[in-house]
Amino acid sequence: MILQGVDLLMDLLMKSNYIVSIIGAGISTNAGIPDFRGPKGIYTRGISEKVFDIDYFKKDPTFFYENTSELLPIILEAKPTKGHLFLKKLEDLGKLKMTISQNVDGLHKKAGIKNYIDIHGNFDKFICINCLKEYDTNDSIISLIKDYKNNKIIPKCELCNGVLKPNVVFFGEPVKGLELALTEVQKSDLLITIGTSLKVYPVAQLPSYISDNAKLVIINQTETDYDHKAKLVLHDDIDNIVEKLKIY
Ligand code: CNA
Repeated sequence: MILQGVDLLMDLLMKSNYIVSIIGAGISTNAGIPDFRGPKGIYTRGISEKVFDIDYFKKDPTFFYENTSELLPIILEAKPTKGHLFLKKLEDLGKLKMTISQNVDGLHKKAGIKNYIDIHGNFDKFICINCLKEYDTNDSIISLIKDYKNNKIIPKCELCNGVLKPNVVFFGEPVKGLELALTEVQKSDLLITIGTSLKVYPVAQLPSYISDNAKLVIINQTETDYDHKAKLVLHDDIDNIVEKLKIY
């Protein structure tokens, strides 16, 4: 019998012992956080890519806070989706060895996933761009961000009055943990990408490093440039798939 769709996915999950996942913004859209390039994405709605550009942030940090003051509280208060819980279950079963996250929302951590790389950083901290003092994200930072539209005050460093930047990787900054991510991809016997357009480098290159015996599964609502290389491609909502698998 030739297996297809979720039946093939289940078969691949069962037969694999070193699964690595690469997750993107699409795994978190059901938590109310828009992605970049999906149909309701941040860029699709016309917000400029300059918002997350480090050179632009240094020139005009108000542009970042102006454009993200509504989004940041949503990210900070969101809850994990069925997609995240599915990965947690796979990790608990000893099958999922590493999650490589491009997301900055920390929902995989909130879901209880232990082995992950936040390759684009996260909102756990804010860092002064002048003296590099680090601040854990606390209520006063969050309320400044929430009130930005009214008060036009951005978070500043208590030591030097420098601008605070979230500890997320902006375009133009080096990513975190890439070497480990590459090693894990090379060790995997099954690489699953979930909710990522695979358009942002260097993560977009990682699927091309799987070993000859390993298999690639792509779960994404829209097409990716890697679809032709995958053993299985599911163009569907991750939560629909997880519900059919009944693993979450
Ligand atoms: P992207 O380029 O916006 O791609 C997301 C992909 O997910 C799209 O191709 C969608 O079709 C697909 N998608 C959307 N919803 C679902 C769903 N429910 N099920 C399955 N597929 C879905 O985002 P990438 O992650 O590929 O790009 C990397 C960027 C996005 C990183 O720099 C992130 O920091 C950045 N980002 C992160 C978040 C977050 O942390 N939640 C939100 C928005 C952007």
